[in-house]
Amino acid sequence: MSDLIQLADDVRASIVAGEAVVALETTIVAHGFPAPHGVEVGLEMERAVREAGAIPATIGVLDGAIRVGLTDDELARFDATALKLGPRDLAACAVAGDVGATTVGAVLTVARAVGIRVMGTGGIGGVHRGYPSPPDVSADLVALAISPVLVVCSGAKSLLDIPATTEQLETLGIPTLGYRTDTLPLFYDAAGGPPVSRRVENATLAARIASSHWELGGCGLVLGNPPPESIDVAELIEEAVADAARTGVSGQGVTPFVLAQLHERSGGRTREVNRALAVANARLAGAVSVALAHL
Ligand code: PSU
Ligand code: MN
Repeated sequence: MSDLIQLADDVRASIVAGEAVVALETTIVAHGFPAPHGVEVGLEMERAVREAGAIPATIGVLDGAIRVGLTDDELARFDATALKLGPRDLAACAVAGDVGATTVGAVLTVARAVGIRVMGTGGIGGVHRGYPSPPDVSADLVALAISPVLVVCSGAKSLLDIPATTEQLETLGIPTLGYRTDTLPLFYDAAGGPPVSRRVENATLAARIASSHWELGGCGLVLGNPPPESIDVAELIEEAVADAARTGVSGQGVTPFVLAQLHERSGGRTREVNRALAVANARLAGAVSVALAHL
């Protein structure tokens, strides 16, 4: 491998030995929470992965390279000034030497390149509300369609058009597994989502399905993990999405804008639920990764 992708020693050793590794993103750190909460959440997600018996591989672009596995000081460099990177942006960011925070789609791109099979995040991106004006569909979906990685998440973020996102996942051949649930979680809310394609009762079953899916040439899978606590913020979401449109926030700016509005308008309640679900997803991703290593 060239110097473009640099693996931390523990991550490299784990991949080579076929042991458990979980990829984590840095957009949730830089843009998902107001400072200093993002870095705290990132560190907590790493701890949860370790507690589950896996090695965390947090991915971001620093100093001209795509880094897989960060020290605490390096993680702290992912603040609100970091670029938000989709799959298309990775190479240009590295070449320019900018600090770049990875979205789910960017992490999947790197995970595919280095052979990491499991990722943990809060919620995946999808079809934004109002499609086709504007026609905003997260690159996370295409990355899932071409990367053999299982993503543990609390479904798609509920600021999206969930029915349209669910249809897209089906069209792209992406299984939506439900962890001890029959419906895909709605990020802040465990209940009321669309049916999953298959319910699984434990991490081993999820790992066996993923492995079989890959044997068939299938690529990404979603494992929906209900948030540990639910809140109904449907009205706040409507308001925040409308505000984004009204104030001309578009494209990559929409998700961070809406999340920040929700954190503010809910008096920090969405921030707490988002933190809790992201950490729980990292922990479950660790368990699935361990199960995969022992199949
Ligand atoms: N999960 C969270 N908070 C976040 C994200 C996920 O709890 O901020 C990020 C991920 O990086 C995901 C991105 O890829 O939101 C989606 O952005 P967009 O809709 O612009 O593709
Ligand atoms: Mn978008």
